[in-house]
Amino acid sequence: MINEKLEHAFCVQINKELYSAYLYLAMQTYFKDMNLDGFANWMAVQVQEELAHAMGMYNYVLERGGKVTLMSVDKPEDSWNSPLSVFEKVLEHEEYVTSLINELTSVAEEVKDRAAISLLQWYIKEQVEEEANVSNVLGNLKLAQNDPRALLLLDRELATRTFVAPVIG
Ligand code: OFO
Repeated sequence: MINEKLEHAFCVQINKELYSAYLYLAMQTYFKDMNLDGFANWMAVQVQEELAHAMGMYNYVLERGGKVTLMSVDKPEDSWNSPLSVFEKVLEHEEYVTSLINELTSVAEEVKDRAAISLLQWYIKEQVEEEANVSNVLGNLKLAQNDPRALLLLDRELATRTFVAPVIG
């Protein structure tokens, strides 16, 4: 049976993952409006990943005999000045999520839930990957931002990203 404090911390994090999906959906819409379909595709994959992250935690709480309490998902911001400012926000957001996952892991350690600690190792590694992916796109965007041809080439590259359902845990 899952510890109550940890159950609550997982429910809060499920909400944060759903918020992340919602934020990236807003960004997908922003790029769609700009006719940057490759960037929009990159965000669409990101939405799927965040939903998978939420469900990984949801399934864990249920498997351990806990109860998932759903909370309101905040409205995300939905306007930015440029593709570069969108990706600066993504990196800032992912760094924030990394800090949340670390805090959640601290709760799991405090209540000595070894299975949860093991599950959260997957999320910790995933955050390293997420931050690296975003930094990569951000770096390319910094090079491309004042050159429409370079921006379109990057858009084409981002159109090739596909969602592969993660095996969590
Ligand atoms: Fe983008 O990260 Fe979830 O956990």
